[in-house]
Amino acid sequence: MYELIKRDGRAKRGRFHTVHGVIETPVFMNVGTIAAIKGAVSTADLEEIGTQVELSNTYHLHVRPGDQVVKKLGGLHKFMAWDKPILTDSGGFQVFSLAGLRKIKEEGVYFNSHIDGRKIFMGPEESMQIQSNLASTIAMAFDECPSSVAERKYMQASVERTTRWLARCKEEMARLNSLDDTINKHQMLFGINQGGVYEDIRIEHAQQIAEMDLDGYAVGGLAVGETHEEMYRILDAVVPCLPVAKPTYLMGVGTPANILEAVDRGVDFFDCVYPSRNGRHGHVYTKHGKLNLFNAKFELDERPIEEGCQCPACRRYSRAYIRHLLKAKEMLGMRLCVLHNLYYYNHLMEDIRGAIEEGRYAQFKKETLAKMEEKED
Ligand code: PRF
Ligand code: ZN
Repeated sequence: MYELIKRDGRAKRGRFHTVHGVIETPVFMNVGTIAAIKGAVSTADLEEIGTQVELSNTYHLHVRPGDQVVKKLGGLHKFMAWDKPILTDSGGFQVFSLAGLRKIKEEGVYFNSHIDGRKIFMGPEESMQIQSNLASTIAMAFDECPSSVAERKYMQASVERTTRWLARCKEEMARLNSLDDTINKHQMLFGINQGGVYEDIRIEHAQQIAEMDLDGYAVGGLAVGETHEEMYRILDAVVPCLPVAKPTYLMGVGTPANILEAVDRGVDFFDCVYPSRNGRHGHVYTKHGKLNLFNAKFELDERPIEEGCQCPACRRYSRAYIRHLLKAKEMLGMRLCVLHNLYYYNHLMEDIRGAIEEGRYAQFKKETLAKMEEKED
């Protein structure tokens, strides 16, 4: 159940109640695709750095270790020792971005596993069954994420099929939630809007799925090669067509600036690999932009990554030391950078929530973006 606590312009400050606890929105979900946060980050670490929701993936966990294995072990929460909300992506996007040879049919997608090449079929029912076995808090609908340069005719046909798939997802989820041996009988389902950069296709699709009374709505098919301006134009068009009384999730986005802009357009949920991927490469976020800790200028820099940051890296270690660890390829170097970056994203969201509550979001966005442009010495 989603509670809209406050609106500031189009920005929403919400509270999403789940069987695994409350999610304060806007929120950034920390990505653990294979039920592991890359960079040797544990679920105990996640608690320490203020993570509210962990995100994992249907396709990856189906391939390895197998959703049946996870089910036998009591579900994803027990498996990875995390009792707060988990959102699982449906596998649709990953099938399209990762798997080898694939064939899209009305019933679903035939493809080869990226691990061992074996043939797999996944359709809406299979995706819901896998997610039910994983027992995540929120399941995502099985969708097709067409290429951002797909021509109009293909896009129209693809979106219509994604709508038919959504109806099948909803029906299958209701059936699974009513079974005796289902671990999470309150699993929620979010629909996904598609349509590429075609505003009219997006809007028609958004209106159709809005009527299906789902637990939340995602905007998919963005951040796949279009410009930031195009992404904001699509959000301007589509978010107002989705129910304001439900959470809105922008999939796979993005930079801190992207998040600030999308929140301004009414988005509640985000996820992105940037903080962990950048951290593993020694790129760390600060209020004044990103730093590359491999840079020679940090060799004798005794300051923390960010002055005043309360993350496990900044409370204890200097830029010089973390730079040394990174250069020596010590795992701890990556780990500290990832912890700092995830903490940064989680706390950016906290600041965003505070600004919306106090009705000063426009000013907050402007100041935060301006600071990010400043270069540190
Ligand atoms: N669909 C699904 N997952 C996704 C996307 C999508 O379109 C994207 C697009 N940015 C990221 N993750 N199911
Ligand atoms: Zn820090």
